[in-house]
Amino acid sequence: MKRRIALMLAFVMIMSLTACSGKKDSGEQPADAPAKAPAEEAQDPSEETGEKEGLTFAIVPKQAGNEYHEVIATGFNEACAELGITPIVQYPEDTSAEAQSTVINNLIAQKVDGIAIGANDPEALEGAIKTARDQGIVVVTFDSDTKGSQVFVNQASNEAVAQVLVDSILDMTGGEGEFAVLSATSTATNQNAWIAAMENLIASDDKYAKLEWVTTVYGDDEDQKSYDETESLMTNYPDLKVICSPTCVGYLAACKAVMNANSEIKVAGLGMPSWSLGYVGEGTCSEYMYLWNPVEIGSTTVYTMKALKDGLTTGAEGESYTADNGKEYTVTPSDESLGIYSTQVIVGDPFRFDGSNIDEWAAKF
Ligand code: RAM
Repeated sequence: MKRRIALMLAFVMIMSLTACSGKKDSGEQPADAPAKAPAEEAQDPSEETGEKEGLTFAIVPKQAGNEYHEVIATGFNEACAELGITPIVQYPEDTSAEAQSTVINNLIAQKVDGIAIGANDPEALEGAIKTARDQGIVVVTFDSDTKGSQVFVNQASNEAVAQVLVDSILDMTGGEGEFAVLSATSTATNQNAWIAAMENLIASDDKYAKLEWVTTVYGDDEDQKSYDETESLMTNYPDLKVICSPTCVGYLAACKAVMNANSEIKVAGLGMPSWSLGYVGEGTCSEYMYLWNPVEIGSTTVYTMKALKDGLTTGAEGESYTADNGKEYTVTPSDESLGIYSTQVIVGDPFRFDGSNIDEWAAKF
């Protein structure tokens, strides 16, 4: 925990990626760092006084124990502190839709003003979200969309993510040959949207015609399952050249399994720099990988909820507004063909990490 706080402070101070513009250096965590235990949450001051003062925004990430989501929650807490909003971080018991619905219903009972969800299912949360919205609670999604959300705060456009992943595969295979995808859960909307966008991209351009997508497997964002799935891929597909994992958990597990097996297979995907030291750069299994700034996903989520609450936007496609961080956003359309049911606010572009910058970024997140 201490190391993570130190890393985040270093990150806030350096502020060199676009992600950081407009963020204030608070010097300390504005609220308690994200909860580890599913039931743990920030104290709502109204519980003591019985009166409600100011806004309370809650974040419901996909899962506890995945530091990627904890870093997002840190950005959420920081932006709430900056705007004088009380943050609640509440993790589900597991990665099921039922567990997230339970959390959402508890938050409705607490009369929070806004709920942000990193959804584990594209449809099953719709009922709980409708109940929340009927009571005037602002509901947005981040990381992974679901039906019923007012706006999806998307880390990058699905097409941009697909482009960097497919181009990584093309490069790492040398232009032809077998590759496989190691995903997270089979119901994760973001994973499935990227996979669908990758299929569209590959079909759209002859330069990808010699790539052979042999299978997609699911490690459920669990370390061991992702590692085991990678081992199975190596066994089942002896000619496999590349494993592409668009999840930080899967990416790390694939790197470990491939390097432990002294395999020639290359790993492409989306990784957390601080987890991936030793696995990224020349002479490793992964010359480069991509991600974005998870802190900014958390903070942009807060600014988006606040803009909805203040009536700066209704979340309708085409609307532009200037959020409390001073940035202008334009709401982009949903894309049901990819399973994105909500209109979108795009945070930025995927960023490349390789041997030249991985150390620097690993010190930040
Ligand atoms: C994983 C999660 C998350 C995904 C990142 C890149 O930790 O599945 O949803 O966006 O990786």
